[in-house]
Amino acid sequence: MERTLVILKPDAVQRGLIGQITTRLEQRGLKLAGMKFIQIDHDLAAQHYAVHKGKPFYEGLIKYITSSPVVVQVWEGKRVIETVRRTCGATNPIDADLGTIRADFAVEIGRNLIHASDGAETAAYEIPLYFKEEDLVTWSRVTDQWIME
Ligand code: IDP
Ligand code: MG
Repeated sequence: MERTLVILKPDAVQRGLIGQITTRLEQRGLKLAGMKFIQIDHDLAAQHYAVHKGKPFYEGLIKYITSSPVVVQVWEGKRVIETVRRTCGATNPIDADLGTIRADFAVEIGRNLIHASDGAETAAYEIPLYFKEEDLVTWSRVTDQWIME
């Protein structure tokens, strides 16, 4: 089983898209393991985006992610990291395939609505920034057998 971190970024919250974006992940059949509504401070943003420090968009990115509350989620399942990334679409919404969250709801790379861990190592780094192990719930869902073999 894999876990991945998702952030519904400030634009998603301000635009009232928490429900619609979460629905995309739920209707795919993915299973939620944790969720909270928080304001990311500068320190947490710097930890989360440490890999991008020094890039031209870094300062703007930190300002964006700290500008308003966000919803942080953990989703759990087989190959969930790749499944969520593909459901989000390419980083730049212009390049994202139609039917993905970024293509269907966004137009600019700097306002692309959603973050998702890009690999197992990244997920292992990102999830503990937001959730303690005991905050995450592993549960059995009545529909599991109709979603997964
Ligand atoms: P990802 O979110 O698809 O993993 P990354 O390359 O990790 O994309 O970049 C992190 C975030 O930084 C993006 O989601 C986007 O919000 C922002 N970003 C990336 N490149 C640019 C850019 O060229 N201009 C503005 N913002 C950018
Ligand atoms: Mg990334």
